[in-house]
Amino acid sequence: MQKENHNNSAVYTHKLLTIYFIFMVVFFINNAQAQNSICYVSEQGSGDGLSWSTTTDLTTALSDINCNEIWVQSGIYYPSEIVGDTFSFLIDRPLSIYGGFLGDETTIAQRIPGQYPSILSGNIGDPDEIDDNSEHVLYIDGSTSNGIITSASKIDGFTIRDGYSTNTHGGGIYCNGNGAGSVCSPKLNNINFFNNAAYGGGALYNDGNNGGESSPLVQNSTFAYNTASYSGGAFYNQANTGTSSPLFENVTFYANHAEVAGGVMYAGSFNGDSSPTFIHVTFYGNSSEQRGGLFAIASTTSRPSYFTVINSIVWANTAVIEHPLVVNVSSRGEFLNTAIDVECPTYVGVKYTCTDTITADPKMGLFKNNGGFTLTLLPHPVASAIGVGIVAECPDSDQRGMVRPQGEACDLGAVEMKISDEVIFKNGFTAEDD
Ligand SMILES: [Ca+2]
Ligand SMILES: [Ca+2]
Repeated sequence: MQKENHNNSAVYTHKLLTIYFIFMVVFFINNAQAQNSICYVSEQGSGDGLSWSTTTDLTTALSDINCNEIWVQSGIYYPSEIVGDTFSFLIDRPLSIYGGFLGDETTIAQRIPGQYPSILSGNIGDPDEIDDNSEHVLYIDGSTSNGIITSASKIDGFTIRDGYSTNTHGGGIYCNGNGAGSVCSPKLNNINFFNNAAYGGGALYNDGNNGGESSPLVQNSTFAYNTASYSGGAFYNQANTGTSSPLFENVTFYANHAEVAGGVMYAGSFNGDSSPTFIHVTFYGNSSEQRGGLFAIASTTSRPSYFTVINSIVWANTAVIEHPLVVNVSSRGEFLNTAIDVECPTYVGVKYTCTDTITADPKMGLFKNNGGFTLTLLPHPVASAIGVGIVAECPDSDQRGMVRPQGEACDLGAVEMKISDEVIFKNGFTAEDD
């Protein structure tokens, strides 16, 4: 009996060990799958994508469910897959994608900002023609069963350019959060949106219609030379019975143009909510052929849109017919502690709030590479934008990655000037505008 018990015990122990072993194997496999699997992409990539020496192509990586983080080497990438009616890059599941790599980095932080641009270009077909370009360079779909797109999904370190359409929205990015339960609210960081065109929202369309949500978090990015043949030269929020309330922080809007209304933004929120927020944003040289050099807003009296602009620069924006800043139906809005070169907007039956407005010229420099991933305009180092930001609203760094504040308080707009520049100029040097 003793012997048999011992044998039974041994068998039992063996079984336990076997179960334990199987459990551990399954545990490690699951654990490995739960980790970020990085996929590496280059222009000519045709490998397995598991290293910089075996890169794959961008369309393959985006469609491979094992790629939940994608690193993209410097280069120009053209969409080659049909999505809907046009060629686009498609993101239809939660993932993060980073550009700006030379191609030997082992961490995202090793990227050298601005040195190795990764460009997503809509200029397919004849390079001298825009009519045949992609209608949306990037299509982000937060309406599928693959999962909603939240700010955990990051698009970081790209130039998105040359999307073109005269009859659809979102030439650069179409962000689809249409329908109840859908969410398209990624984090867009270190992006240059250049020269995109659409009917509405030249660079970006935030589709939060039909009870859905599209409220991207846009940081450290620039929108320049984007146009709308209708409205919203840079971007267009649509929130009919849904939500489209993006947040822009450390962002530059330069020389965007709408042929009808809203050189920068159109926000439509009939029976929904579109209440965008702008913190440390530079709006410079945007225009509308008709109304609202910056914003065109359409909402209802019972549910007005409400925009907020804080610690920002609003300068040299124009509209041909009506107010150089805002045209609206039933919206509300606030400009707080912001440099503005025109009268606070008023409209029939509507009062905007302009609090602690700075009316002296910030004397902006030229639009160019001033460091960082994106192009910017520097404020004059001894003019009105310097050192007057509300500290509580100040991000940790500026659009270029410069630590904020330099000096006692932040500078208005997207860029913080180096304290050394401020000190030098305060000591009597003549500052140059560029
Ligand atoms: Ca073309
Ligand atoms: Ca400062």
